[in-house]
Amino acid sequence: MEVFRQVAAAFGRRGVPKGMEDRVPPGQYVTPKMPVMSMWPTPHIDLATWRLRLFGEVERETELTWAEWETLAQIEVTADFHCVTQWSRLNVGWEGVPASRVLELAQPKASARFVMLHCYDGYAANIDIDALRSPDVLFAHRMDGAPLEGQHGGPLRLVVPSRYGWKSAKWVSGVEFLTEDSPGFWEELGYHMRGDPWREERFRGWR
Ligand SMILES: Nc1nc2c(c(=O)[nH]1)N[C@H]1C(S)=C(S)[C@@H](COP(=O)(O)O)O[C@H]1N2
Ligand SMILES: [Mo]
Repeated sequence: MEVFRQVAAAFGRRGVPKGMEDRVPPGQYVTPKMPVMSMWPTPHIDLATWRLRLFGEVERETELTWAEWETLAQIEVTADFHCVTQWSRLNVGWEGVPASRVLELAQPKASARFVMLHCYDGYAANIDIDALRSPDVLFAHRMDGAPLEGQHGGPLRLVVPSRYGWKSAKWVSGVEFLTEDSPGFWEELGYHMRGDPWREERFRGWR
């Protein structure tokens, strides 16, 4: 065991730059480059027909066009990204519209406590509304100072730093408001309903 301790001391824990140990959740390894993790090929999305639909348990259903989306005030967020397959990338730069603003536009009913993100590739992910209210959660259309690449979810993706990466839905087409939690694509296959990397909530029944 002593040899492992010495190696860890010399090279840093799990690829983590010195002094950033507290930024990396249990069981994660730091990667310098953002990998691409997609279930299916990148969908072709035309901005002229792109829509973001806010529906379900809301006061009034809303559908935004890209032109309308571009009028919304933007924020910049620098956040760490943690994939359940154990890679973490530190300091990803995002620009977009805060999720709190999207909630304002949607006007969810008091009974709405969860959302399902729907995506142009057929993917879906569930998340609790309270997680979306965090100031570091945004619908991003720029990444690291450039327009969000198609393979990373462009034109628009969700970014939820406090959850494993699978909740950060790419190519978002709709936000459905729900009264009860309901499993998305990976949750249906046994991934955790919440997916907090700090509690290592990878799979259901495991934590
Ligand atoms: N629509 C959609 N969103 C998705 C995925 C996907 O396959 N389809 N993969 C998820 C997973 S598992 C991760 S880790 C992140 C990866 O984002 P990246 O490809 O930009 O690194 O996107 C998530 N969002
Ligand atoms: Mo992932």
